[in-house]
Amino acid sequence: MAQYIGDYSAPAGRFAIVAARFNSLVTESLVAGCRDSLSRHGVAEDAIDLAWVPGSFEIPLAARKLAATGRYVAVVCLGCVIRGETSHYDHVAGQAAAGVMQAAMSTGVPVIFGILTTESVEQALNRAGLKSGNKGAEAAMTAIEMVNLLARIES
Ligand code: INI
Repeated sequence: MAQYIGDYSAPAGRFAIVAARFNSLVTESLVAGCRDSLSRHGVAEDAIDLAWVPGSFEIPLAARKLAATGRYVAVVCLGCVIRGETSHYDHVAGQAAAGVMQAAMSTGVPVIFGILTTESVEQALNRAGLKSGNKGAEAAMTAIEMVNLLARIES
C-alpha cells in the first residue's frame, strides 16, 4: 500500500502570499505570522512574494493569477471577514472560500485558505496571534505540507 504524507521540510521554490487590506489590523498580523512560520521552516525571506488586494472578495482572482504564472509552489491567501449586521459577510466569506478552492483546482497549485471568518473583532484578533494561535502561521504550514505531499505523489 502506498501512503503519501507531506512533511514540514522546506521545499525548493517560491511562495506567494495574497493578503486583504480590509480589517488590516488583523490581516497584517496574519501576514507577519505567515512569513515568520515560512522562515522558521527554512523558506528564505527572498523566496516569499506578497500581493495586497482591497478585500477578501478580491483574493481569489489575484491568487489564481499568481498560481497560473508557474513561479510559485504554493499561494497562501490571508484575509479577515467579520460578521456584520447585513448579509454582506455571507457573500464575501462564501465567495472567497469558493474562489480560493477554484484557484487551486484550476491551476493544480496549492492555494491555501487562511481567511478568518469570525463573529467578532475579538475572535478575529484571538486567531491572529492572541489566544488562539495565528491562522497565517497555520496556513504557512499547510502550504509547506501540501507542496511536499504533491511532490511525493508526483515522484
Ligand atoms: N472584506 C473583507 O476582507 N472582510 C470583511 O469583513 C468585509 N466586509 O465585511 O464587508 C469585506 N468587504 C469588502 C469586500 O471584500 C470587497 O473588497 C468589496 O466588496 C469590493 O469588491
